[in-house]
Amino acid sequence: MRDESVLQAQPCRTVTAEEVDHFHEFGWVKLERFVDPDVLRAMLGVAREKMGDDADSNPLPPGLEEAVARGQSGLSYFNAQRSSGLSHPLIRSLIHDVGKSAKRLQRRATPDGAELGVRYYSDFFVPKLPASKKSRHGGNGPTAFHQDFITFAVDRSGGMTFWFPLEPYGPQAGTMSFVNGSHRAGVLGDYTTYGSGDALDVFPELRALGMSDPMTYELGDVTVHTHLTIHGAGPNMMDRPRWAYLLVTQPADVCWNGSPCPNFDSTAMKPWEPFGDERFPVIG
Ligand SMILES: O=C(O)CCC(=O)C(=O)O
Repeated sequence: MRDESVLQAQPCRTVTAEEVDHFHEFGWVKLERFVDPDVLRAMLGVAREKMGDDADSNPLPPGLEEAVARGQSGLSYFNAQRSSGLSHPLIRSLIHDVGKSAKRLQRRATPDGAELGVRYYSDFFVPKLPASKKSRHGGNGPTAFHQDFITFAVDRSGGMTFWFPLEPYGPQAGTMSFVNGSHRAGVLGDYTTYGSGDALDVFPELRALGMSDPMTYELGDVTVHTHLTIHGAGPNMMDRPRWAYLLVTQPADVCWNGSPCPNFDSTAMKPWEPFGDERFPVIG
């Protein structure tokens, strides 16, 4: 593996015009050979250091610790661990390089006709743990079909998630499928409101839209989906973690909508206030 200082120079390429068109037509896009594989190998090392080789050895977050003591478990989708990428030199350079592509994908203009910038919102390691094993954090089930938008407590759409597998994976690992064109269906609620079903049960008209196959990724491939796009994944049927990293961006002019959100500390913020540059820098 090459030295990290070399990798920082250009961790990923920029999206093409065809990829931008696909993203707007379907609400998601697969970017093949987008990231330098050595960057992903280095990030897998960082993730393993934080979470252990089993991806389940990181400390339990406070609320979850109490829930586990009561016999409950965490979210089934994955074991989410903040990656604090902005404070890691290699991941920070990747975040800023991704910002250039996010700006093209976002395709929004400022009032004076320039391209609107993109703001960092959050980044996490999101290993899906093997379905066949017990886990401390939960995170070893399927990802129910859902939409991200309302969960992020922002006042406008335009946000997107870059999803980076840290190893080559196919459907057996529990990779995502996307409901084509569902980003045009409006705001479809929070994932916690669907009872024992999912977005496809509560909004059955979504079933008339086509769905992508579960993704297959070579090392370096990523997917991007809008926060209005319905997506979900099967369980991880491998006997080891499905390691992934996700980076969430928002339009530069986004404001907090005032609702509680586990993704950021809003104690010093006012509803409808823009997200501050210090914690949420403009990256593209
Ligand atoms: O990693 C997964 O299985 C789901 C990811 C997801 O829901 C998202 O990136 O919005």
